[in-house]
Formats: sequence, C-alpha cells, structure tokens
Amino acid sequence: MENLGKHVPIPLYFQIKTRLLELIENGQFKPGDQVPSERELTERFSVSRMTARQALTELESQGYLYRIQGKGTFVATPKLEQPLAGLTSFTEDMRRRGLAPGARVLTAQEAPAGKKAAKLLGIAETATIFRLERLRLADGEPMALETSHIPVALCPGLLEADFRDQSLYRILAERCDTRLVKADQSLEAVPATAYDAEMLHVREGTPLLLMERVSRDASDKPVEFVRSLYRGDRYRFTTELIRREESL
Ligand code: 16G
Repeated sequence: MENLGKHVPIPLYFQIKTRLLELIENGQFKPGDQVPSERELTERFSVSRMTARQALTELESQGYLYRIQGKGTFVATPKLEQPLAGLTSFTEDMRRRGLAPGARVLTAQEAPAGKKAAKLLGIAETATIFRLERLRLADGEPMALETSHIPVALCPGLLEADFRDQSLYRILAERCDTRLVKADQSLEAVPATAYDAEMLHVREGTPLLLMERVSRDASDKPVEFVRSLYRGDRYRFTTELIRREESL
C-alpha cells in the first residue's frame, strides 16, 4: 500500500479506509483473509493507534470486515443482494443463493390482534391472530428477526406447524390454499436494540433495515403483516427504476 497524503485535506483514517476498501473490492483481500492489525497499520503508515482503529472500525460497521477477539480482523463475505421488486419468501431467497434456510422459533402464539395489526389486516382489535417470531438463519448464521401476524380465521391450526424448517408461505399454500400475490412494503433504518443485537450477533446500535409488509392474496385480502429486521451489514437491497414520463 502506498504512503498516505499527509498534506491533503482528507483525514488519515479515511485514506487508510479507502486503501483497504480498494484491496477488498479488487479481490486482493478475499473473504476470510486477515487484514493488517491496528498495530501493523500504525507502523506501516506512521499514524496513531486511534487513526488505524477508526479505519478498521468503520469498515467493520459497514460490513466489510469482522473481528474475532484475540485473533484479528478478517474480510467479510459480500452482502447478500436482494431485489426489492419480487414478492418472495425467505426460504426461496436463501435456496436460490445456494444457502440453507433455517429458523429459530422465538414465539408462536395465538393472541388478540391489537391496534396496529388489526388496522393493517382489516380485522377487529379483538380478533385472534397467529403471532410468529422467528430468527431467520442462512447456513446457520442469523440474518433477520421476523415477526409475522396472520388472522387465525384465515388459516386455523398454524400453531401446530413446526416453523424451524418450514416455510410460512408454503404452509399457508398447502394447508389453507392461501397464496400471497402482492404486498405493500416500507423500508427504513433503525439502530439495533440490546435484544436485536444479541439475537442477530451484531453490536447494539448497529444499523438494521426494518421492513414492514402487508401481503395480500389474489382477492386483495390482507393475509400477513410482517415486521422484519434485516442485518444492515449483510444485506444490500436493490431495485430497478423506470422513468415513466418526463415532467421537466
Ligand atoms: C420474507 C418476508 C416475510 C415473509 C417471509 C416468509 C421480507 C421483508 N419479508 O422474509 O414477509 O413472511 O419471507 O418466509 O421479504 P418463509 O416462507 O420462508 O417462512
């Protein structure tokens, strides 16, 4: 790596970060490779330990690097690219990438819908919903925390299903002949709470991508309201934009 420009108005930590990023992006550092330590960067670039740390910490929080206590800092596998256009299930998404989908069931219960779910699902607040909270895994690694709400009247008996290795969308189709064909979805960034952080194996405060989705069947009936928290360091959402008319 070349020396830093000490007389340019670009912070030294940022210059180091950019150098490392170039090496990752052009494949000289591959996923799993160890990158130079704080001490090595300090010596190599004649900078303070804090400067070297800041470069590594930013790359870590942006998902390019990960640290193993006592071992060092390594290049992370690239983020999963997920198109926002299609209505797919987690199970389908992971299989398509050649990853093994899995889930840890955190809650599976029947309960009154409550205000928000009732409004979004178009049912009474006192109507019973099936509430399923799952930690979604890809090859055993936590990817998302997902809480689904489904009116029990639309598909009774979900409580008996084993959601550790079964797709909710598949069960809805097979048991209740319910197929989801469209959805409204929002996306926003939120910081990980202590609970999210523990579940998703990230640090508290790490940016997560919160998606809220109401999915409907062919008759336009809302079937599920889902709140999904995706790891911001493992996902990149993509979308195709089409310019429909000029209004300049
Ligand atoms: C996806 C959906 C979620 C759906 C789940 C079903 C997003 C943001 N979320 O994670 O709404 O409930 O898939 O997955 O895309 P499953 O069929 O594998 O249980």
